[in-house]
Amino acid sequence: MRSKASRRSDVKASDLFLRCLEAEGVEYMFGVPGEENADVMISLLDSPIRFIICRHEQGAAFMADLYGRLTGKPGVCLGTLGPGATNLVTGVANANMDHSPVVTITGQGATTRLHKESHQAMDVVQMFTPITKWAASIRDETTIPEVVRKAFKLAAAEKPGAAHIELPEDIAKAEVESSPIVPGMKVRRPIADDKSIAAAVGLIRAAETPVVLAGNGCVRTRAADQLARFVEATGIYVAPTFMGKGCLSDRNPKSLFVSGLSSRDHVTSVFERADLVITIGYDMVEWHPSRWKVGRPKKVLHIDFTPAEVDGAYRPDIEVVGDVAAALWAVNERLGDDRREVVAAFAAEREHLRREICDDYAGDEGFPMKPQRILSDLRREMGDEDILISDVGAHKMWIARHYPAYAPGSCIISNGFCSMGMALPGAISAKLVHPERQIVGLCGDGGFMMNIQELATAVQYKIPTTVLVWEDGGYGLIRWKQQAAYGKTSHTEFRNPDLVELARSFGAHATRVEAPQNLRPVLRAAFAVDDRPSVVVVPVDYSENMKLTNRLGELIGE
Ligand SMILES: Cc1ncc(C[n+]2csc(CCOP(=O)(O)OP(=O)(O)O)c2C)c(N)n1
Ligand SMILES: [Mg+2]
Repeated sequence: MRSKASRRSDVKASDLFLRCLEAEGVEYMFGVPGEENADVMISLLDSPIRFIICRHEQGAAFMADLYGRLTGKPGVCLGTLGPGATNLVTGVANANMDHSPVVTITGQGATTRLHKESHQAMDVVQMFTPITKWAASIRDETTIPEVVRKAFKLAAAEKPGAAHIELPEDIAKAEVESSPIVPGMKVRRPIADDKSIAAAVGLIRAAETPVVLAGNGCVRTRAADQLARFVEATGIYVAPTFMGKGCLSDRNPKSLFVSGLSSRDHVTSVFERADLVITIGYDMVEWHPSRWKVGRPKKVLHIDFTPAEVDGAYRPDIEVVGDVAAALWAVNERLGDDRREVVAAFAAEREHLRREICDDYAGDEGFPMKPQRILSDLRREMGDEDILISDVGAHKMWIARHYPAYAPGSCIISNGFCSMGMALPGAISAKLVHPERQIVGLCGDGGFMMNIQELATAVQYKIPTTVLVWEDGGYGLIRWKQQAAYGKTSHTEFRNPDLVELARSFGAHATRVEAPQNLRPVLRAAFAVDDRPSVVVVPVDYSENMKLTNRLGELIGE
């Protein structure tokens, strides 16, 4: 029993919960309120945390995902019990599989009714378990500081991901005497041991045609500086995955732009000739080793925060486990003056790609516009630090291949869970994080309609972000894959409403591109709008999709 004296200093549990979030440095919560989290919503009135009211919980989760990806601090999204929680699921799973730190919070019915059939009640923790690193229900108000600290700590720790906290309504209302656990000094990540570094350097020195396969981990942890040093010292070429784009500037003559297309590409020939593949911060989810362990027998050096996933096709000769930047630093130091300049083995592949990406389509006059020309024009209007967020579809493949990235985190592609619908909500929270940068969410007409409701959110909060919609009247990527595999397509076409009128009805600035030379001025006009979102709709010529498949087939074989 607590004494009367101590009870006088009690606070409401939902207030304590907010103090704990504040101690974690939370600036924004994205979400949709419900009855069962009403206490948290009321407590928010006395908190500096800014609540962004969303129009669908999935939009809120994607906003939290991009916030986490860009800052390295967990983004926070909130929904109610039952349907609010189920609506969060896709965005939370996306963040978790893409290693974006997110904490998702849901309400719940009172603990006195969770053992029986009860209005909107379902086991939300169990639902979130497979799509988070950790999911917990607060069943005692005194545990709030521990649960919140643990969720944030786990979400942010390598490899980052999602954590879930459930706060039942009776617990939220309780009185409690407790205070937040303020995060202590940043926990340094462990570093790889010396022996593994020495063995790694031995492998690198012995290789004739090594290549780096750089993944998400290289962008996430700002290992970019050490990677650039490594490349400078050794001359080894770098093939980033979709999510690794920008870890080495594509202006660097050792960048191979991108790897990971499901079709063969020039970069496939690089892997065929490589005798050592150095994977750095690489997640198998992006590009299975069976795709790149082709051609010449090769050794594999694994450098990552965690030991390698077990896979019959992925058997690293050496695993360097620990902080990636520190491991690269240690390798660089040990290479010392005894550096080796790797022959410019892959200069031809780089030059093929560079010409296709930067030169061949710059002045293409076709309309609807070719994907290559759209991206070439967009690239010219974007600064190095501006951020392009890709949705999922055929446009994503073109972005990966034809949008050079010059800085880590400047080209965001979801390539783990690969959910459609991220670009528009993602572009909203990216603009909150970096108001000084130009932000473009690029999506297909399918993905745009999946979360179009968040345009209302951007209008309400006057967020001047830009959405570039490629209109082809269909699920382009599915059509492309069906055509390539079956020679015909099935159920991939749809009719759009007038997307410009639709966007305008939300209060957004909206324009349709009517001729190829208009795209750049239209983009400039969109970037100049400073009090609401802009939507640019551009008709796209996806006959280029199969042309690319066929061209690559002829060039380098199937
Ligand atoms: C939520 C979700 N549903 C379905 C898919 C499967 N899918 C992948 S790409 C795609 C088509 C995307 O169409 P659109 O947004 O118009 O882009 P386009 O391919 O035309 O560029 C579909 C249906 C997915 N990845 N995510
Ligand atoms: Mg489409």
